[in-house]
Amino acid sequence: MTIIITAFERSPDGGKGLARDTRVRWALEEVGQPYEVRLVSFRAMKEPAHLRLHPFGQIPTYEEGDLVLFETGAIVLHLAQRHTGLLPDDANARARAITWMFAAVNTVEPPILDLVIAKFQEGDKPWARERLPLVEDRIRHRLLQLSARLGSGEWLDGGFSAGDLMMVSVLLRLRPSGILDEFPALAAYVARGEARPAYQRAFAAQWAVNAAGSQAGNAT
Ligand code: GTB
Repeated sequence: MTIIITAFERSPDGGKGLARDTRVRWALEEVGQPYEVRLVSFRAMKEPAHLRLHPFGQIPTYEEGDLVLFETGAIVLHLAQRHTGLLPDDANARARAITWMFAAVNTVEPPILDLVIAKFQEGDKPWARERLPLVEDRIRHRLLQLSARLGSGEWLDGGFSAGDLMMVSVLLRLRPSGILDEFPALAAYVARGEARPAYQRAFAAQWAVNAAGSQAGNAT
């Protein structure tokens, strides 16, 4: 059955791979599933045809026959459960890997998204300069905790898993800020993720679409 995902017709990041379709592309590459991409404009995302796939009018979406999914985490989990390569066989290890997926999107990503909003959507507000350091320090606090748990490990819990795929993807969003480099173990962890052949293929595929794109990078 052909898998079809949606992605930005032109990502605001101009091909840096930060839009969430890269996470889905990466998961598809890790599990060796071919896929097609339907590119959508910002306008088309808010029209009924796309809203039937995604109630919030966003990308990515995932279609596989009758099955339609939205939410990157759910799509990656679906792929990880249906195919080998992203979740361990042992039931407890599997549950822990899924826990890391949730930690990535529920605990680590929110302060990072706060920073994106603070910089790009609230940057002109009179209180923005005062708020920014607070937002950055909340990120540092989380990264300190995450770095302590990672320690000298290669991945968060044994072998590479969907938990690492989601965590690396979330941390990548921080790179433009420079904060990631304050945590060398996490920077190296992210670099290990990016070095995976599956990530390289996913990145190249979105780059081929977006490389000539714009420079804004401010959509959340
Ligand atoms: N919780 C959903 C998920 O995980 O799938 C969030 C989906 C989401 O935020 N989608 C964004 C979107 O469709 C694109 S990925 N935005 C358009 C809209 O809401 O109208 C977020 C994103 C956008 C841009 C950059 N960038 O330019 O660097 C990075 C990430």
